[in-house]
Amino acid sequence: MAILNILEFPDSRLRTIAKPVAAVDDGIRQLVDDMFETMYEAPGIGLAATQVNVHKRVVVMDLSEDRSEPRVFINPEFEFLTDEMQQYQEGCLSVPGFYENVDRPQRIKIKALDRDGQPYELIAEGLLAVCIQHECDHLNGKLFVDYLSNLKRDRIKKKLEKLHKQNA
Ligand code: QAP
Ligand code: CO
Repeated sequence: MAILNILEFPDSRLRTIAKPVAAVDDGIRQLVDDMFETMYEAPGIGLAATQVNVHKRVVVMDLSEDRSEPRVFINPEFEFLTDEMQQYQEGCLSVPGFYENVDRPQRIKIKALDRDGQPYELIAEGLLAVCIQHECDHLNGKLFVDYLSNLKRDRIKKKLEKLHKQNA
């Protein structure tokens, strides 16, 4: 197991579109394990492979209080089940220290492969629906800050760039 480096906004590698996983093999399971270790250590509730500079369609998530409900989504696809939107204050391990409200569809159906490569389906609402949409956005090179005004996004970009310069 290994803790992986997390890319931070505005790193252009976060804009890469991830490729579908052709076969869920031991290499993918190693990636999944390393992503869990990285997410739990952060700590975070969701992590997409894009954020650790691996451009494959893999997401890990655990929304439980006691970190006992690991979820794996390989090649995830979803469809909206409603026009109703919900607002949630989102954060992101790639945008540390910033939280902003984002509107997203409230109810979705997800199809994905699990850790063994078995397909499954899930109907999600609430935080699970928010988190899956947020993580799938990463696989398409999209970040939650893209839903904010240019002014808000630019402010976050400048603050993070300043921090990155100080840490360099
Ligand atoms: C995505 O985000 C998410 O700023 C997962 O300093 C978040 O795990 C989806 C984190 C909220 C829906 C709602 C963020 C940790 C973790 C930070 C995360 C930070 C340290 C974010
Ligand atoms: Co994120």
